[in-house]
Amino acid sequence: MDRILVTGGAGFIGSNFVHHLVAATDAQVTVLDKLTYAASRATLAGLPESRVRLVVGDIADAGVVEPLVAEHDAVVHFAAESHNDNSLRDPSPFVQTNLVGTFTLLEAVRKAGARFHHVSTDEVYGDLELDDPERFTEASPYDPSSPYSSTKAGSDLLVRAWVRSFGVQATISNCSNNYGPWQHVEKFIPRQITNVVAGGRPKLYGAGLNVRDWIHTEDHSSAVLTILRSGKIGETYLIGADGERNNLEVVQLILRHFGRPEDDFDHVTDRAGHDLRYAIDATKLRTELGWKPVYCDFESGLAATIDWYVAHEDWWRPHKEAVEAAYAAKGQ
Ligand code: NAD
Ligand code: TDX
Repeated sequence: MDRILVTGGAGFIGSNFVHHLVAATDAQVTVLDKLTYAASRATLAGLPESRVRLVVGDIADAGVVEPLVAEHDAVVHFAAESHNDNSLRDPSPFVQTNLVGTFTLLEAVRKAGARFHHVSTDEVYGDLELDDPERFTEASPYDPSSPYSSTKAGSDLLVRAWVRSFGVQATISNCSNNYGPWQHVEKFIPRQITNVVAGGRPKLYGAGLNVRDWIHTEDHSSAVLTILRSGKIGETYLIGADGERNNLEVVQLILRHFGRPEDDFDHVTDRAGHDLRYAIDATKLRTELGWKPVYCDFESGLAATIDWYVAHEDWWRPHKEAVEAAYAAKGQ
């Protein structure tokens, strides 16, 4: 695979993957990104111009997508509307990008015969009870809760249908919650770190007992490249790194890092339909493809991420006020 098209490559996880690809392969990389509010050109700074180019465009625009896909051997599809809270405020762009956009890409890879990897989320499986001994596997039934996760679930099903009906050469991965540098301040971990840095308090939805299964974005990237290289066509792989923590524990780790009291946070209005717990069993990816995560210690990965946000205030500060105003309007 010499020429790889990465959709959403100017966002949080997509840009990390582009850096990973440049370091780990000799591929020529094209990023196709609409540069929505969630994107940042700064994430791609420092990459060699001879290896990486950015095309600004919409994945739902067949006029842009079809000629571009035809120039590439493989497409790795990260572009999405990605934030649950936004999908509760206005689901419309989620339907357009996550469903119509994925459909448009699938039609283009069908015509061009390109390899396709679809990046999805564990949220398609709904949620688990706190004391459920089972975790999500590739056999878990689809049961999404939010407009975001339902559009991601729908996009996964489109990919499966295009594999079976049209022989598209695709794989799917469903990953747990990512953390690391360049994540938008609307998301949980960056929001709480930047609240503290900005002199405010972390904001915990409800009682804070909801559990997320955290993985460093670098480990997500290595897993996606592993699947792109050696995944079996038509297969789904779950990606996770055994990082279950409840939200209260994460907030307390952040407060402790800054030397603040562990109760120095606010309980705010809970998210509507808030999923209780996500947990991934990544046995298939580990045993069949030999992948394993590198960032196995969440506490030290979180500490490094906190340091990164402290050092990159110029990057997140311009977005902070508008994000907090949108949350405040919802009592969050
Ligand atoms: P993000 O919101 O940080 O980035 C999304 C990127 O997609 C942005 O650069 C944006 O400009 C681009 N984009 C949005 N709509 C577009 C369109 N119509 N055309 C072209 N580009 C468009 O998201 P992220 O957190 O980096 O997530 C990337 C992918 O990984 C998504 O598919 C998401 O569902 C999936 N995922 C995310 C997580 C997580 O924890 N963040 C976990 C599992 C899976
Ligand atoms: O201020 C907050 N307070 C809070 O308690 C915010 C923003 C969130 N939360 C809670 C909600 C969740 O239980 O923290 C948890 C994580 O929230 P998000 O960062 O919004 O992530 P989540 O909804 O779990 O979804 C994320 O992981 C799966 C990504 O945003 C998705 O793109 C991915 O598919």
